This record gives sequence, structure tokens and C-alpha cells, in this order.
Amino acid sequence: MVEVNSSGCRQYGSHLVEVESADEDEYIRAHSRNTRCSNWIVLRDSVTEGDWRWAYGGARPEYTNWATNEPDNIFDQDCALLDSFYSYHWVSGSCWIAHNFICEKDYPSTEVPAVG
Ligand SMILES: [Ca+2]
Ligand SMILES: [Ca+2]
Repeated sequence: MVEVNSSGCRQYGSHLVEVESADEDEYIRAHSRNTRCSNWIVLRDSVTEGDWRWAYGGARPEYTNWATNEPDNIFDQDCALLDSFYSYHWVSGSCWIAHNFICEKDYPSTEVPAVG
């Protein structure tokens, strides 16, 4: 199960990434491409089906980069990831599947995504 503050992120004082802009998306997509890894982000619709939210801050996303026909919610998927099979666009995935993940740390003045 993907936890919002998965221990992998928490040990760095961070949380799973919220992708708020095209710049931030391209940054983590480049990292995913370079490492050839699918990566969880913290977008969920586990509270209300179809109502995708950034599960750390709770906001609805203003920016999204879903793959074509995603999120498809097959098998009641409630977690989103950058999927290597979809050129690292976003797809809905089953939360219990093991994938790598990207952490983000918020800085007081300016937000800089930290890749882990
Ligand atoms: Ca962010
Ligand atoms: Ca769902």
C-alpha cells in the first residue's frame, strides 16, 4: 500500500510528490526516464471515486498529465503513477502494487522538488 508519508520519504523529512506544474512534471518525468522507473506520485481518488486529490495537501490538481484514456480505474485503482509503459504519463494504478516513488521536500521560501 502506498502511504502518503511512506517511510522511504519520511526518513528524509519529505512526502510523496505533488506535481503542481508542467515544469515540475517534466523534472520528475526526466528523472523517471533516466532511471527507467515507474514512480508513484501522491494523487489519489481513494476517498471519493473519480475525485482525484493530492493526498498530502488535499487539493484537486490544477495541472495533470494523464496518459490517453487514463485514469481508467480498472480494478478500482485509486493511486496514480508515472508509468514507464506510457512514456511516463500519469495512469491510475492499484495502490498495493510495488513501484518506486518520488519524494518532495517543501522549503520555506521556494519549493524545490527533491528526487529520492
Ligand atoms: Ca510539488
Ligand atoms: Ca479509483
